[in-house]
Amino acid sequence: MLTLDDKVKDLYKNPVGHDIIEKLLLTMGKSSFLVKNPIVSNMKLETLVKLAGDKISYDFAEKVMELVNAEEDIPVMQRGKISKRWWKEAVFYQIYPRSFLDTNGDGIGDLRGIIEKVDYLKDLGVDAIWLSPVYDSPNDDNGYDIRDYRKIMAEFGTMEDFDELLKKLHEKDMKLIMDLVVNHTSDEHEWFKEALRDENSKYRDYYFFRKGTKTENGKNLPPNNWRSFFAGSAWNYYKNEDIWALHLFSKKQMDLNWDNENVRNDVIDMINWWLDKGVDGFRMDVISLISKKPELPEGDEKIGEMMGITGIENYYYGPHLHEYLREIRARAFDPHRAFSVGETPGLGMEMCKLITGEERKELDMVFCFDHLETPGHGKYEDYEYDLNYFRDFIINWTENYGDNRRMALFYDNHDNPRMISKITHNKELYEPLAKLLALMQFTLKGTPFVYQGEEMGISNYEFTSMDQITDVEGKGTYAELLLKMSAGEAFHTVVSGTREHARVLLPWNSTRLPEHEGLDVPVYPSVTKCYKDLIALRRSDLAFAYGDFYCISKKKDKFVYKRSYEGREYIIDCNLSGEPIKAYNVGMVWELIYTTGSDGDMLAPYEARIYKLT
Ligand code: ISL
Ligand code: CA
Repeated sequence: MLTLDDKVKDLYKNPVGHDIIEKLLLTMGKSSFLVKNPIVSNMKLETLVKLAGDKISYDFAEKVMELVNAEEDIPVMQRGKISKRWWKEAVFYQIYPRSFLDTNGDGIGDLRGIIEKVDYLKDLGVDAIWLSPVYDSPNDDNGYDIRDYRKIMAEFGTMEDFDELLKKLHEKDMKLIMDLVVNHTSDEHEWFKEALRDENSKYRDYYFFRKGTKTENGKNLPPNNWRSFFAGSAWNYYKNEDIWALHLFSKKQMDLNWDNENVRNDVIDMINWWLDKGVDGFRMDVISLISKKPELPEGDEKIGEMMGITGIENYYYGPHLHEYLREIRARAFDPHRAFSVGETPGLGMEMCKLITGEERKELDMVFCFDHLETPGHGKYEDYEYDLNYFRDFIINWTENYGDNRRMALFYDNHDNPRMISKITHNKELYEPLAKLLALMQFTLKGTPFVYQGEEMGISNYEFTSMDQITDVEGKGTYAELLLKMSAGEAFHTVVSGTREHARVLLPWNSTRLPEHEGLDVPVYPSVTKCYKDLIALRRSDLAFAYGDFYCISKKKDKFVYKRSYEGREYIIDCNLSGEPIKAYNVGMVWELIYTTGSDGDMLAPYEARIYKLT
């Protein structure tokens, strides 16, 4: 049991303590060397709290200690013994159906569009598809608000279309994983409707219904101070019933109460229903949030300020998280030999280790997001991302995550602007930059997840007005920003971070939602070719999936590393900057087998090369 009498280094040794310290440093824009400094690391926690003044209150410290002491396990580290699995060798491709390919001219991508492109994806070298939600939904959050888990969204097509897609993929020896959104359902889901209509219904306890807090002057306040990820309170008030219900996301995405075993049974039945159909696994939406502290305690305002959301310490690594993950695995995934990758926003490496250790029987993999912004920067900031940070992040994970775990390698997804636009504002460099990112992604130790359009070199769109922003998060953020700044500034901020960038229809053809009419970005056939060549190269040698990683150089703007496996060796030489720099001198025995530029003494801006030991 840790107390404030212990030292900073003791806290850092605990997985939760480690990740909390790292997260704090990241938000403050400080390096983790700070904790390793003996003066800091030997400091008593109590002294640190005192020194921090009003930045860290005793309340705050106590909340942290509570979280830390709730996790007794220490991750098991295994080196050198990597089990072989299809999903470690595969290249995944994420499809956000709504903005993939529209085949009937309504401006909305559909399942037939995906079926049409299976050959293209096969040709690109993709092994598995992760399909963002295609279930019936009122689309408050584009399908992440599910009304019926066993029905296909009408705009996307029919169950027959879905079956055809699955069949076609399997015929081509490709896999399909679905998106599992079970932290919440739509408020239009039968369970929620029934729960709201009848307080004695068995579904009432499927959600978090609570009475409000009545103040002396007769005001009816939400049951607690938790905020939603999409702005505003995390509670929606139902006037007729005089009751509030919890929603960590939009007010049409109602949080399920996982402590109710009927919820778990129903969800697990549903998962098995899809697995019986033949899908190969699931990406699990915000799965780390499913276990909430049952009393739903007030959120600490200081933690809220730091993490950008009040209440988070009460559910982002909840008391039964491990238990529920094991239950899903044992009752659904394992019997079907299905694959699972969890979306775990907010969790750092040590906590991810406890969720993905092979021996722990929880998840196969997770998505960690700590590499998406450089230290001290937030999602909605307009800045240039420094790839030196990405390099250090990768080295740290590759060296310390352990060989009984697998890292997901990704830059883009449907929740973020395009990475190449974040790294440089110089559009002339997008083409080489897109190739550099691909080259690292396919030669590093982990499983690559490509987001649709990355293989075309797609960058951010130039939105000109809020009318073009259809996303619930973008709109909510805009409304909140308007309270603090001018409309112009608020728009600029939203555009810097909006998820909409990733959600405009891919430019295969010209149909667009009316809001997105006229929005286009260049596509680069040479980038697509590069993806294809690199995926083929990756497939040609298991060294890329399983080989040892060794960092040769991490000088500023440089990333040189070696991959080696069963006597075969590769050196990868990368220029992380928009300026030419000297190429790594590999020596005579190395043959250049791939370059995104030339083979000269200098690497052009963002150029990267692969050499093989002859
Ligand atoms: O996009 C985010 C912040 O800008 C994240 O907070 C994001 O909401 C979070 O990572 C959870 O994402 C997932 O669940 C959401 C859904 O809106 C996202 O599209 C999904 O990826 C709620 O289901
Ligand atoms: Ca359509």
